[in-house]
Amino acid sequence: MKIIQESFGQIDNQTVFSYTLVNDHGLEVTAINYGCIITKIVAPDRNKNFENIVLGYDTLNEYVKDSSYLGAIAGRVAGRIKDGSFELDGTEYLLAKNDHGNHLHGGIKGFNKVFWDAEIIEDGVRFSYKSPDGEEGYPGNLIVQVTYTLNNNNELTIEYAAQTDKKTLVTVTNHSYFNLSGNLKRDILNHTLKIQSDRFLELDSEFIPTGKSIQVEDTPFDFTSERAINTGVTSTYAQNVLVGEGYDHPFLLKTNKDKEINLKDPESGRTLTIETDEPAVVVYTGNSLPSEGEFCGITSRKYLGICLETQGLPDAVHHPHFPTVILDKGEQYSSKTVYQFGIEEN
Ligand code: G6D
Repeated sequence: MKIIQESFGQIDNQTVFSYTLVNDHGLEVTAINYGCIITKIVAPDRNKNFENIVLGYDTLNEYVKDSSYLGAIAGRVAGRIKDGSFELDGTEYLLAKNDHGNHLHGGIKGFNKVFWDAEIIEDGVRFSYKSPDGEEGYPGNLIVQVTYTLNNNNELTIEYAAQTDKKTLVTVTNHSYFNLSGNLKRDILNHTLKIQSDRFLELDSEFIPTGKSIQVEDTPFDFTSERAINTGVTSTYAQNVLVGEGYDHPFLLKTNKDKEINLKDPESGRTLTIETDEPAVVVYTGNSLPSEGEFCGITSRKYLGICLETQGLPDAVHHPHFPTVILDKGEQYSSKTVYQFGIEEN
């Protein structure tokens, strides 16, 4: 395993560093300590062409201006919180309202927009951040760690840990946009997806869970066997149309430990298998990607990448029947997701 640290630019005279992890097979993962952003993942196709398979920018300034959370850690709470407010033990907390009157992905200056301390460890890098009491409206001083490690089984493991000195909310995820075609040669509409999930959460017009879950059977959300992403984009099913033709939904994962999520690009042969201890994965097909701007020279457009955000359920604080995202003083928040990159021969 090689780990290469390089300067990636400066913000307010503070240097941002990139950390590139390279395993013995040439698989590369690069991340920076601004937002713990994964800027590049280089993986081979079935003809051994090593190409980038995530959306990213060439410069730090583009990440500072980014509003699509490219490659970043979303938090203190990933997903939306209705009306940007919640109550804990009789106290109401008002969060930044950065999404049509609701709170999204930790607010205006969420975890994606802060500097993290970085420490090179065996086979990876550990990022740490102290989120002060009241940051974006959240209670409690929260100490967060995000660890990226790579092994020779072509697995990128992301581990999250957090502790608080006062009851608060926390569920964080990585918001990488995958595109297995390689160097964004194609969009993701012909990628296939398989998810071990029988139910997904119904969203309202503000993309907030209504609290109801829907059986996937006989809908374009049935990924229990491989399905092309395009079927949800061309469908007239109300929940696909609602989110701008595609998917932007939490899928409830079964508790078993099968390889829960499988993404494939049949043309290149690249595969991505994801295992997680989280209760849900938000599948977002890049429906809101801007039509201006570039990702490493490729013009941005809808469906150029797919996010598979393993996390707690969005707006869980307002739905007591959802698994809780409340973290109390003395408790340990921990979560682990493993991304395995592979090739499917012809
Ligand atoms: C849009 O609704 C989507 C979110 O799910 C996504 O995370 C964000 O864009 C980047 O708001």
